[in-house]
Amino acid sequence: MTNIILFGPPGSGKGTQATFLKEKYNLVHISTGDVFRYNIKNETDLGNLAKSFMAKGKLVPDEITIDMLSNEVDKNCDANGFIFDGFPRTQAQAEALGHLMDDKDTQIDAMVALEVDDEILVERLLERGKTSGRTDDADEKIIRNRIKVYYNETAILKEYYQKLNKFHGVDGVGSIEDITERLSKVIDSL
Ligand code: B4P
Repeated sequence: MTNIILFGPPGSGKGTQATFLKEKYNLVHISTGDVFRYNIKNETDLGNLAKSFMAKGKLVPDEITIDMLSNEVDKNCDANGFIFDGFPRTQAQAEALGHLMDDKDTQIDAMVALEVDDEILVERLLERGKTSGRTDDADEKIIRNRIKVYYNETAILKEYYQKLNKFHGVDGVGSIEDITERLSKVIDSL
């Protein structure tokens, strides 16, 4: 089993790259953002809980997010491995993921981080906001808040996985194909 965390700030291309990598390596892609958006669209209890946090560019509380992730992993118990996209985003989520992997007799093999300058992130997300209908992409203030939340709450996870010798940084600027190549080199080396 191969389990990869695709990491990086909002707009760094996690979702974009996960789409290619899941095909190439036959992995199940779990995007916490996509699962929340699906639930919001379908007005489920989970969607109603997540909605107000996401609209402001805040993180959805850990308890809700960890429960949801755990359910998604359980739904795919015969998977060849996972790409976690957008999870973990806090220390508590990283620890919960470790326990979940232990319970399944497997482990996280690598955290691969897409590195992109903040101004490029803002540009990309504003561009996507023109057509995506995502409220969190529509407003520069909300986008900058998401980036701030990333630095305040999420970026620290780099050290967490560095200590476990599982962290790999990859330049996230360039063509989508080139970035897929860079990520593939890391995964192939595992
Ligand atoms: P996510 O859905 O994870 O969204 P993201 O950070 O915006 O996206 P990503 O990095 O995947 O960027 P993408 O490929 O789409 O999170 C949204 C919200 O959900 C969070 O703010 C939070 O509220 C909540 N949430 C999710 N997970 C959570 C958790 N674990 N805990 C708590 N809350 C959680 O790319 C962005 C744009 O860039 C696209 O338009 C793309 O086309 C473009 N792009 C990609 N690669 C490019 C390249 N190489 N060159 C040019 N453009 C590129």
